[in-house]
Amino acid sequence: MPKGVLEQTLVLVKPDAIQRGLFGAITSRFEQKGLKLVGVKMMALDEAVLREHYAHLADKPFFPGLAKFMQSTPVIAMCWEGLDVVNTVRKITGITKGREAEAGSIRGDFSMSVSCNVIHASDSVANAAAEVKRFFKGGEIHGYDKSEYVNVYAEDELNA
Ligand code: IDP
Ligand code: MG
Repeated sequence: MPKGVLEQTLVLVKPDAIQRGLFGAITSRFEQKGLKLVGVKMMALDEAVLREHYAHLADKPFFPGLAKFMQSTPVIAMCWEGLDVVNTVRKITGITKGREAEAGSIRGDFSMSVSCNVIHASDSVANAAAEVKRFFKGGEIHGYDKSEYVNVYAEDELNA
């Protein structure tokens, strides 16, 4: 069996999900999958952090609207941990355009929009590491034993 790599990834619960009361439903998806929550906090995003976080979109005509949307309520930032978790969380998230996202994915089940697509999820291992640092201070990421892990992974995966 190929060994997995223990990774952390960033999820932001976006203002549309906060307004629609979807935080619990979204969080359940990650919990049910067997992922480990190692950081969570509610925070208001300022212009500077949004410019950094969406640097790849800063020149797009929709950027001002996106920034306004992302500041319309606080967001909830979460850091999830698991084997190969960056890729796993992207799959659970679904593609950007909610109304075309696969049924069963979070965006596929909860979103009809391109911009109001309920969550952000890191798209690569390198970006995940940078994004976790961007949204969490060192002391806000927690290490603990998750007893359930013996039923989530095989023994050889856990010891990889
Ligand atoms: P991703 O969230 O699926 O990784 P990105 O291309 O990185 O997609 O875009 C980041 C966010 O910017 C999207 O989740 C969405 O909220 C917003 N966005 C992306 N493309 C558009 C667009 O064409 N119009 C409006 N908003 C967009
Ligand atoms: Mg992205």
